[in-house]
Amino acid sequence: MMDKKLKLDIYKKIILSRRLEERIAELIKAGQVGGFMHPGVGQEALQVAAIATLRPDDYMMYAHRGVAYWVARGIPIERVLCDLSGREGGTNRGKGGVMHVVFPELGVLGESGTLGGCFPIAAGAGMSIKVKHEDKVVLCFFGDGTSNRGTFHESLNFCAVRKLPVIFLCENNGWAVSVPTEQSTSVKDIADRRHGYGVPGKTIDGNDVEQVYDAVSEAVAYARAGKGPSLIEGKTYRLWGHWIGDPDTYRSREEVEKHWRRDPLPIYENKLIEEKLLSEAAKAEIDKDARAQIDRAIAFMEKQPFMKPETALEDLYA
Ligand SMILES: Cc1ncc(C[n+]2csc(CCOP(=O)(O)OP(=O)(O)O)c2C)c(N)n1
Repeated sequence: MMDKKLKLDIYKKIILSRRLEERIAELIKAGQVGGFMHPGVGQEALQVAAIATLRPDDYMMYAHRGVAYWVARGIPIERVLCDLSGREGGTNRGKGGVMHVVFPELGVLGESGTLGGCFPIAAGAGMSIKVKHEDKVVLCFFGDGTSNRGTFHESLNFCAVRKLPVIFLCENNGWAVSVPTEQSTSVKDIADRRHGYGVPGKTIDGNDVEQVYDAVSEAVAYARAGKGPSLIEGKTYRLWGHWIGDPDTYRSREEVEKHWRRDPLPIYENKLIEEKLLSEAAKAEIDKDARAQIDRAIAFMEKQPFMKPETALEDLYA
């Protein structure tokens, strides 16, 4: 059950993520952030609500879509901005660019360089928890397209056989770049793939904060009890292009507009207003506070030096 404080905390993090992504789009246009930033606008409810079920010492493998994973986990946004802009103040001193934020203090293990690399890493983290008899879980995010990688199937099977505490959480946004899910994927509901591995799970509305929180909490409790992995699929939609700058010519405007009417942010906002947990004045205050946090973080970022080329030779293990 979500209490009032948690509901508002999730709301604040969704707002901060949305505003931050809007500002990052401006920084990209101004040439201050390079590389391909994959925006998560429209998917924040799923990301923030799922991460809200974790304890600070749990592990998480985020996907490539947006900033909400980092905001939700509580990584300082000025550090994230330094990573994105290749500056020394980043979590990995700016070496990772737009997709590689690392924060082991909060179990954020970074991201694989290729899609699908997250699964064996998540399975490995799950294995380490079991071997060390720790009371932790691993939350692993991935897209619908990524669920077609062999690593997904091997890792889910391995986690099921070994009963590892890993939650496989698919963000099904209907597209993998310009390919609609039905053209790349053999099942309509990706959570149906659980039957091949004998694990529990379900398909839920990924734009509904409470459904996500409840389903992921159940999977986390199952994993903590030593029962093994689960496979959850949240149906959602990528409201912006695949990357910031994507001409987005492969989808009809009608389709995109239809999904803007299902934008999780106003849906959740209206729900909180109906429940009398949020007033118009509080809403304006939260928005103002998010913008002020972002202004401060950008000011910090701008003072940080760019990464030095020799830094690339540090932290190499192989
Ligand atoms: C192994 C691999 N193949 C292809 C790519 C290029 N690529 C980056 S994102 C992406 C689409 C992934 O789709 P999905 O998993 O549905 O996630 P979404 O981008 O829709 O959030 C592709 C093909 C990659 N990074 N790694």
